Amino acid sequence: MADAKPVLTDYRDGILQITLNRPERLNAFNEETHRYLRAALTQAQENAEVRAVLMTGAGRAFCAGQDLSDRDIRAGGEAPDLGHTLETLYNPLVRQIRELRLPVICAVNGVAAGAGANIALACDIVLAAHSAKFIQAFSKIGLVPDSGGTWFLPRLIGEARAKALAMTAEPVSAETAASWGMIWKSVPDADLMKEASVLAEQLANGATAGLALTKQLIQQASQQPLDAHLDSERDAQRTAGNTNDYREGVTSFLEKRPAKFNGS
Ligand code: T3D
Repeated sequence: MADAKPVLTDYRDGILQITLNRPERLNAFNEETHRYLRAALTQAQENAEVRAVLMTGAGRAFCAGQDLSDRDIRAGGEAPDLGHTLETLYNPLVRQIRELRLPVICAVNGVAAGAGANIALACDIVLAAHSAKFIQAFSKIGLVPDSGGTWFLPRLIGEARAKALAMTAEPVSAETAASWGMIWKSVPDADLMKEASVLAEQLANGATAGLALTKQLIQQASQQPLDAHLDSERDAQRTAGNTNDYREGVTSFLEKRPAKFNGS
C-alpha cells in the first residue's frame, strides 16, 4: 500500500531526499503537505550530517500548486483569504528554501504548475525530465503568480517572457526552460533521478560551508550595488578562508590528491 504521508524523506550519504507524495492530486499542496515539507527542510538544516537536499515528486507530476479542492468558493460564501495562505504557508516555505545553508537540488519529474513551478524555481539547481513542463497556471483561475514567481521569472528569463508566461499560462517544456536559462538542465526522463543524485552527491561531498556562502552571495547580488556586493564577497571570503575545507582544498591541491571535505 502507498505510504500516506504527503511528504517522504530519505537520508543517505549526506543527502536528504524529500519527495512530495500526493500523486493522485499531482502532489498539490494542502496544509499538511506544507507542514511536512517545512519539517523536512528544518530537519535538513538541523542535522549536521545532511549536506545537500534533493527535492522531487512521486508519480507523474512534480507539483500542481495549491490543492484547489481545499478552497471553498461557493457563490455567496465568504472569499478565502489567500493573502493569509501566502503569509503563513507559501512565503515561509520559499524563504526557508532560500535561507537554507545547504544546496537544494530540484528534480522536476513531471508537470510543475502554479506554486509548484515557482517552488521549483526557488531551489538552487533545477533539473527537469524532458517530459516535464512548467506552467504559470495562476491566470487561468484569476490569480497572480505567487511563491516568488513574479520575482524569479523576470530575473531568470527577462520581463518579456515572464509577462507572457504569467498572462497566458502557456506550458514551457523542460528543454525550452533550459534553453531560456529558467532551469539548469533538461535530461531524459530515465536519467533524471540518477543525474540528480550524482549532482547531490557531488555537492554533499563538497566544501558545503563555502557553497552556502556562495548561495547567499548570488541571492544577494540583485539587491545591492556592485560596490556593496564587493564588500559582501570580501566578508564571505574571509569566512570561507577560515574553514577547514579551505585548508584541505589547498593541501589536497598541493599534494595532488582528491580533497576530502567535511563541511566545516
Ligand atoms: O489558494 C491559495 O492558497 C493561493 C495560492 C495559490 C498557489 C497556486 O498554486 S494557485 C494554482 C493552482 N494550480 C493550478 O491551477 C493547476 C491545476 N491543475 C492543472 O491545471 C492540471 O491538472 C495540470 C496542468 C497540472 C495537469 O494536467 P493533466 O491533464 O496532466 O492532469 P489532470 O487530469 O488535470 O489532473 C489529474 C488529477 O489531479 C485530477 O484529479 P482526478 O480527476 O483524476 O480525480 C485533477 O483534478 C487533480 N489535480 C491536478 N491539479 C490539482 C488537482 N487537484 C487539486 N488541486 C490541483 N491544483
